[in-house]
Amino acid sequence: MYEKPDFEKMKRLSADIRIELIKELAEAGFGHIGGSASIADVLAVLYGGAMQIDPENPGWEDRDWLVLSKGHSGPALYAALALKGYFPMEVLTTLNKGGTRLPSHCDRLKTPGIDMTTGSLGQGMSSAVGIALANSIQGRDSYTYCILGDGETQEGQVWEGAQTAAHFKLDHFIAFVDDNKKQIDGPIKQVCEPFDIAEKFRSFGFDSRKVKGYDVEEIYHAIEEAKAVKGKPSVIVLDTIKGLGISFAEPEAFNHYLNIDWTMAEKGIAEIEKRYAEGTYPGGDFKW
Ligand SMILES: Cc1ncc(C[n+]2csc(CCOP(=O)(O)OP(=O)(O)O)c2C)c(N)n1
Repeated sequence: MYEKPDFEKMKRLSADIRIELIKELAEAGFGHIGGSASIADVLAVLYGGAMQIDPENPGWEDRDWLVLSKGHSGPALYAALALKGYFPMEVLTTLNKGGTRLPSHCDRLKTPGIDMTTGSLGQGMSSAVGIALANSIQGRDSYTYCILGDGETQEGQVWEGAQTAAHFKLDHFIAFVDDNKKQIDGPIKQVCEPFDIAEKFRSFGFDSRKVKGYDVEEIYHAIEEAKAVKGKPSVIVLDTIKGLGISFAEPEAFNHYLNIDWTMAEKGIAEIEKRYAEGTYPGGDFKW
């Protein structure tokens, strides 16, 4: 249910999401670390108070919805869901194993709290816009949030969804773009220059703003501002870097996925706790 903003709690939640993410992937031995780490802070804001949710009743009809369109970052969302009590923490140890309820990409039929199945980039945007439209037609006050990757915006389907959201004046639709500057094959500017993503959404009829994607207060206030906008959808571009806040992942040139052992994991977790205790976690100038 609705919680008042407690930024200290959100910062702790973002630390815990990263810690649980590292443990999930170390247990699996391998996984999508880069784009999972860079959304830890926005997830901490959404699940730490911005979203109206009820972990005991994931299907609550008047809840806010989240579509993680870049579905390969599922492990970060699973950490957030477990920490909020959607399912027991032990389930996190089953990531990607046979019979798991936590596949590497999100599946709404398998995991309590996952609102939409995703993984084929671009499709989540269309699903999220459809959800927002349905809630609007039914007169619900729910917000639909959608998290996209910057590389994902290279998919044409993202822009079909954007145009549709603007056409239907879906002011309860708020998209985030995790602008972590890389996709699977390297820097997105080298793969296919996206130009100014915030400006592009603006030209598609969106209210549009950019924030530091590791600053929970900035993210929270941007959501509040987006909610105050009437008659058009909003996008919040999150300035992040891939692997953000995880010492063994952040400096790696190729960090879309990594092999992760427990030695790396323990060191990474200790660094997170150290930065959290120093109060520099995870922002500063991004660098370890
Ligand atoms: C339609 C489609 N094409 C290709 C892929 C393979 N793929 C998985 S992740 C990825 C890169 C995504 O980059 P970005 O959206 O920036 O994600 P992030 O860097 O945040 O992980 C690609 C191309 C896919 N999942 N779906």
